[in-house]
Parts: sequence; C-alpha cells; structure tokens
Amino acid sequence: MHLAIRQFRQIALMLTLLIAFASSVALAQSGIGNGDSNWITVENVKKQGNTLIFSEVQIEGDGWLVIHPFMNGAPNGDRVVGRTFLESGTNSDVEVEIHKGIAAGEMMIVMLHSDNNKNGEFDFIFIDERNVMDLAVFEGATMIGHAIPAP
Ligand SMILES: [Cu+2]
Repeated sequence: MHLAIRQFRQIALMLTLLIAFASSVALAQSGIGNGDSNWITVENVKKQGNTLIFSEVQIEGDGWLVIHPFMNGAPNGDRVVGRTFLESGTNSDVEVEIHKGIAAGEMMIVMLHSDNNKNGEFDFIFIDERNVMDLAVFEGATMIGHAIPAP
C-alpha cells in the first residue's frame, strides 16, 4: 500500500470525525492534489463505456495515469483497476479503460506514477511495504492525485 494512500485513509477517517464538529474542513489538507509541474484535470471527466477520458494530464517524465478503487468506503492503493501510459509533458484527452466497469458516482483515486526505469512497462511491484517500483509522483509533500467520483 502506498504510504500516501494510507495517510489519506487515516486523514479521511480523521476528517470524518472532524466533520462531526465542523462542517467546513478543508480537503486540501489531505496531501493529495495537483502540483506546478504535474497535474490531472479532474473537471469534466467523460465516460464512454468503461473508458474514462481526462481532458489534460501533465507529467514531468514518462509515467502512468493510474486508477485505484475504493473498497469498503476507503481508497485501496494495492489494487489497480485502470492505467494508461503518459509521455512526458502535456497529454490531452487521456483515455483509461476500467475493465471491471465503473458505476456513476463510484469513488476512485486517480493518480500519477513515474516510469522510473523507463522500460515502458507498468511496474506495480512492491519494493517495500509502502512503494511500488514505478513510484507515485510527488511535488514536495503533495502526492499528485485526486479522490473523485466516476462520472
Ligand atoms: Cu498509486
């Protein structure tokens, strides 16, 4: 499991508790989002069959747009339900097929992974208890990703 997703899950839990006391807790504190050089546009995501289409994805260095599912209400970074190769730079109308299908409103994590070893293969192989070989993309403490509902 990615450290960041584990933290996100813990923070999500804490947020749930906090929301009981204050209704306006900033989700920006969750540690995931867009950066200055890496981002995923998550407005107006489109769906055609089992394929999601993101209007713009920017990544520094080749990598992957990856979809992780939510299971039992929490993000599960150990599972991958969709991925698409990205070339370094700006990628437009990026299509990701979700083989299992995805229902409207179903929550997911969409995030970036780097093709560190530049082999063009998606190396989702754990190298320790937190990280996979094709590391999650970070800018500072922000993991480039979003928790969003499927359109
Ligand atoms: Cu990931």
